[in-house]
Amino acid sequence: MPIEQWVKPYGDTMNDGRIQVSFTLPVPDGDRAVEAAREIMFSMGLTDPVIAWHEALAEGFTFFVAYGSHEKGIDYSKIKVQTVDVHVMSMEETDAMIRERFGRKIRVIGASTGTDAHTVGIDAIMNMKGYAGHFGLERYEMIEALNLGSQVPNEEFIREAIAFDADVMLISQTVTQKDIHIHNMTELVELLEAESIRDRFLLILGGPRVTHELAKELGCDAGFGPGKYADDVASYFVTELDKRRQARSSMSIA
Ligand code: B12
Repeated sequence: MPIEQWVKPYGDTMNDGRIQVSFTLPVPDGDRAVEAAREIMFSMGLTDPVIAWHEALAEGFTFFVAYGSHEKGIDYSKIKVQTVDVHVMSMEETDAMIRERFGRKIRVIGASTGTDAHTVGIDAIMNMKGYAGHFGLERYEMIEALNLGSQVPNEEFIREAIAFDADVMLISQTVTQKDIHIHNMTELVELLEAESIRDRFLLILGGPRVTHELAKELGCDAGFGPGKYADDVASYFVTELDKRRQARSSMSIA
């Protein structure tokens, strides 16, 4: 079906604009709270609001599930995104490519850095068992994966990456409060640059609020967010490392 230029959310019928939202207000549950929730919906530009569910969360707090219509929609032709443009391979294909093109294992080190204590994202990518039916990097025969866990200071991460002789550094950032992920990533890149070793590693950032565009802005080679797995990131870094390997060998021939 061709995609129309002007798109509205789809709920029950085409172009009805129906949207479901959920939120909490710091007010006690009751009729006044429901009316306040309807006002919030109007103030978001949603029409015909229906408060489908409301429940006291704790004293003085109410949780709402609501429906409303987004009448205006958006111009889909104006949507532009930067994405990691790579053919995603299976684990077996990636292993075969590494064997054939590199003849050695690719070394990948990963951590949730700074004060960030969230490990589930980096584990999803690296751990043997993987996540959502996608095996993690530890499962790949041709990848040597070292997961340092969480709350790893940038200096320590760099020391470990050098000691491991890593090809790829994977950074997971979940907490974005006060732009901590931006400060953290900026510090890592500055430390690498100060030691003139930024080009020694492929730097890949991931997390629930990470986009490829943001990662590039922060000085990384690529960024991955929700819905991405070990296959996506492994396909990217093997393809990219191979491109760089080929560029180096053609330069040395010339
Ligand atoms: C579990 C959890 C915790 C656990 C973490 C346990 C652990 N061992 O990880 C605990 C209880 C410790 C915790 C603590 C905190 N948390 Co918490 N936590 C969560 C929760 C519920 C789930 C996160 C999760 O595991 N997601 C599942 C994984 C698989 O998803 P993911 O991380 O997005 O990973 C995927 C992709 O993003 C990507 N990816 C991720 N990393 C990487 C890296 C690379 C290299 C690549 C390629 C891909 C990649 O691949 C993964 C698979 O697709 C979220 C809320 C939510 N429902 O998301 C809040 C949440 C992340 N936490 C939050 C907060 C605020 C905190 C605390 C600050 C709370 C507090 N005031 O103490 C502390 C932080 C402590 C600290 N120093 O970091 C906020 C963050 C808000 C923000 N924007 O900053 C959230 C969103 C909750 C909320 N709505 O407020 N938390």
